[in-house]
Amino acid sequence: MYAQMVESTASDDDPEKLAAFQARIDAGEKIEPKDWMPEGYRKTLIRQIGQHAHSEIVGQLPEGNWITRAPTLERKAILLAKVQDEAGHGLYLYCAAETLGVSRDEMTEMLLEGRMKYSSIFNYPTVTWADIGAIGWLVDGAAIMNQVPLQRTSYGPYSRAMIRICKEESFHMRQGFDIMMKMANGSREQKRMAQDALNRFWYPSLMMFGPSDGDSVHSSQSMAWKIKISSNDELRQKFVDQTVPQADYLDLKIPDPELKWNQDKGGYDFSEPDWSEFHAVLKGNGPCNSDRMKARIRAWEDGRWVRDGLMAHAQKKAAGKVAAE
Ligand code: BYC
Repeated sequence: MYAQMVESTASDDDPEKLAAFQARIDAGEKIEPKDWMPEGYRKTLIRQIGQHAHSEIVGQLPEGNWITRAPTLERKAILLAKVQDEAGHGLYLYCAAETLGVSRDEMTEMLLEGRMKYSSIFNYPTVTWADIGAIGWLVDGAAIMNQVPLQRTSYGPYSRAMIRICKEESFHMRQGFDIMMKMANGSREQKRMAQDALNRFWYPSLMMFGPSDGDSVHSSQSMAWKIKISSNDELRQKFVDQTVPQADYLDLKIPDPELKWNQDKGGYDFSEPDWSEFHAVLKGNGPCNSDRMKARIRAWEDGRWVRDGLMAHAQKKAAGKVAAE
């Protein structure tokens, strides 16, 4: 279906239509599913929203790893709710992408065949309970930094999904920071675990914003179309500026000897992540890539009978063979 859709709209990109479309974007109008849009706009949205949806679903795995081992019943209930929220975010985003003419099954197949990505961050393991704190604080913190501007993205269904997701992400970040506060103010061993989690998650969190602006393939066109509102480096800088005082409050040390306040720019100078590690993770060679993909493939295969059953039910219902509920 996706391939057909791409073919049927490819000839539509004439200069007048493109100019009128850009004028709508520049005027701050939202683009809705039935509106005309350039093929590149549609494809970019499918890529970005689909990648984002996959990230929410794959993102359940590192945290799900700790549900059975959360230190208290209360922490377990909170973590369970958070992981369920991520599934919900995935669903809102898949639904937003479906309005562009691609099905959830097609997007899942693209992910499983390696034709679509998910966020690099979820290829790192969660080895201690403090990692769950670090994910909430840093990973959800980075996600919020990226997603708050996306509430103003030009595509209506994406923008509306982001508004709802951001509300929940704020709660997620608070729960992560709360775990970090407990750990950082706990025993020496707990504080050591909190510092260790920060050491391991700091640079992978900086990588979440994508390559630096000079190396970002899609940023300039995506920003012109207001699919992206801010550049990768702008968001990374804001994230560092927001997070350093929080680390100070926790009495934890950001693992960057070059980190220092720069009065002239009104922000921190900081070290770039190791981009060769980032590219290796994107190519599938991070610490957990193969585990994550195996888990998604198994879930897809194990869930086949449910999808088949639901489809059979829907077909029977459409044919009037099942009483309406
Ligand atoms: N990981 O030209 P660029 C979450 C790829 S999860 C993997 O700058 P763009 C959460 C990029 O796709 C957060 N790939 O690209 C869930 C492109 O490759 P392709 C998810 C990355 O799209 C559970 C290439 O590198 N959030 O919230 O303009 C628990 C060149 O990059 C990454 C989103 O997805 C990466 N980190 O900018 C807790 C937000 N970075 O596609 C939290 C929406 C770059 O050409 N997405 N690449 O093969 C975006 O804002 C943008 O897509 C990005 C990248 C900033 C990620």
